[in-house]
Amino acid sequence: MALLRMITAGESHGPGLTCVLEGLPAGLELDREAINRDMARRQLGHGRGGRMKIEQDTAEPTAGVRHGRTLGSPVALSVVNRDYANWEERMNPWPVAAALEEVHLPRPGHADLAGLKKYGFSDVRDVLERASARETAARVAGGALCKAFLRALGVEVVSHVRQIGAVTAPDYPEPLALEAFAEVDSSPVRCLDAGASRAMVEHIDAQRKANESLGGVFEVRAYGLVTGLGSHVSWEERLDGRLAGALCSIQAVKGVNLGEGFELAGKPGSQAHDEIFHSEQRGFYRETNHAGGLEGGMTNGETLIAGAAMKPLPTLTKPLRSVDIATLEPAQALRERTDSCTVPAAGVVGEAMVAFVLADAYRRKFGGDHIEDVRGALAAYRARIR
Ligand code: EPS
Repeated sequence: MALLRMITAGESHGPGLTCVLEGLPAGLELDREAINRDMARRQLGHGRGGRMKIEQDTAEPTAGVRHGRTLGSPVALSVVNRDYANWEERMNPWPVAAALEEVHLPRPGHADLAGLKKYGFSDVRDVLERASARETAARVAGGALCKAFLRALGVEVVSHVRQIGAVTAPDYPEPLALEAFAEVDSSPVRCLDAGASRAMVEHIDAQRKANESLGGVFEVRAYGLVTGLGSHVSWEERLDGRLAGALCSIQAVKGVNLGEGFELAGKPGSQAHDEIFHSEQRGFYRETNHAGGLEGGMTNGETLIAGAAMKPLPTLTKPLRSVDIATLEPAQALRERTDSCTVPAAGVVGEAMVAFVLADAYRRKFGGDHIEDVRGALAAYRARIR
């Protein structure tokens, strides 16, 4: 059984980030610009802070790729932290001569306090550097390769922002076509509705002035999926669980909605499910997609829809109450340079995580050492289930 594995390494202000992706087939053509476009998309969005003016992320392969094609061996991707130049003493992998001040002010809502206790550190920085969402740059690098693999199989993964803080975009007429996403990155908050985009930008500006941070909801969609990825036969193979786990692993994500998700809980059964139709021309088809393309832990051939709710970022410019871990006296939490809203960027990270889970599902189901093996197995399966 083929399995795709993605491992990331790296601290926010260390020398750089690495992503290792193991299990892609050989012969997959990669587009350097498409990979780096995703790296740049993750840096965008109204509400980003000063750090993004320093970084200009690119993902450079250092293993597993030759002349633009995968070799079937593990692919390693390297992302440089430009900001390391300003942190060379504080984040040097090796001992430094300078006496450095430790961070003793854990932020409520961050990994700081639990991480400090668990790993036996005295310096909060030993936790926060890895807990930082900077790590998602490495995921997006790996996700871009997963997307290249999916694209070779006719699948496109996109995302948009549905809500920022108290501002929610209107419901769109469904089904939303893939083409609707063509210009989503030209909105400063990656929202499909121009009016809601403006309101979201104003909301972020007002809340930032009030020293607040904002969360929100993004949604990922995958078009062109074959029926039968994942399986009902065991809990571990249910795609719903894999997708929810992958999305919930993104920093600050606290909830995942598959299809109409939480809304379905309040609907009677007759309005919650997607009735089945058949015609000579279309084969089996649905006229609704409440399920978001997932039934019984499997894809059902409809568009996959997965939403995720992000809590407001826990680094606040007007800090919350905390305790100094050295003196145990009441104190204000660490105040660091921060973003005020990263929901637009989180959508791009969501694409990467969904692409990873789907690419893994295709690898499990269709195997193959070369991309043409995968295409051949997929075509044979499509012919069988027609
Ligand atoms: C982050 C704090 C900020 C963000 C960072 C995540 O970084 P800094 O502490 O350097 O200002 O910019 O996100 C990124 C660097 C990134 O690439 O997304 C945090 O505390 O999680």
